[in-house]
Amino acid sequence: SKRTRLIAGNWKMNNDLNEAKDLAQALVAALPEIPEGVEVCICPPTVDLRVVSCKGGVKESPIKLGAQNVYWEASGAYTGETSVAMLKSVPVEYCIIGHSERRDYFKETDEDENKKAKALIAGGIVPIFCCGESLETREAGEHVAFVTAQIKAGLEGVEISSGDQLVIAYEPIWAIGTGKTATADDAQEVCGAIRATLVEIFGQEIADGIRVLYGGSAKPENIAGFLEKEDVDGALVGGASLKADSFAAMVEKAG
Ligand code: G2H
Repeated sequence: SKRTRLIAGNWKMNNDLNEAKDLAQALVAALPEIPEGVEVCICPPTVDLRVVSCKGGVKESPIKLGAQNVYWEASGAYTGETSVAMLKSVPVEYCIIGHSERRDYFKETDEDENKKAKALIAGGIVPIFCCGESLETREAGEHVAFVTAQIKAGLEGVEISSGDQLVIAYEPIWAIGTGKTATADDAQEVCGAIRATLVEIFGQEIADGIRVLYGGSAKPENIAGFLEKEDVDGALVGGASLKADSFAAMVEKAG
């Protein structure tokens, strides 16, 4: 497609400072050059961001940095939270929001994700907005309606002037960390519906520039099939992003 592909690694709650530094170094060594038309981003735990961003990490490499969470208030008495400005100062370019693990274990709502999206965009960080249905919803045949509703609620009132200010990640919950992947056709069905919803919200031109990623047990062996699909512009990679060689292989396959 005309969109620059994005391969984003979501490390989740893995790697202490030393491990994070080692993995970043190994990735830089494995990816001295990134194929044309591909962008790469890694999202380590918050405490690791600085060491990954520094010299010896991804600094002076084309690999970009993302965070896994953010709080929408600017500053103040919010124990344990991290602001947009703090992320920006690392510097961080992307931030995952709305991941199903946060919605499920930490009870985050569409309204929370909406506030996070607005705060990130206002602060110049690109949200990687996650959505996706449970097995139950899929088996009931309601997956497209469910995901469309998540997008509409999460992006309500969000304003962007260009498609590169927002990324969507479609992650069917039943395919996350389970080894079960959606088929490329499953992914296209929902990613296509997401694009149609984005056209409704933002208009054709902006929607054409928004990257829609697939996530859920994506790995070197299956990424090519997803990327062949018209509305799949990359992948959000969990487990396979924790090893430099498998993540680098996925980036190569996206080229
Ligand atoms: C889905 C994905 C990354 P994994 O959560 O966000 O993880 O690739 O391990 O299924």
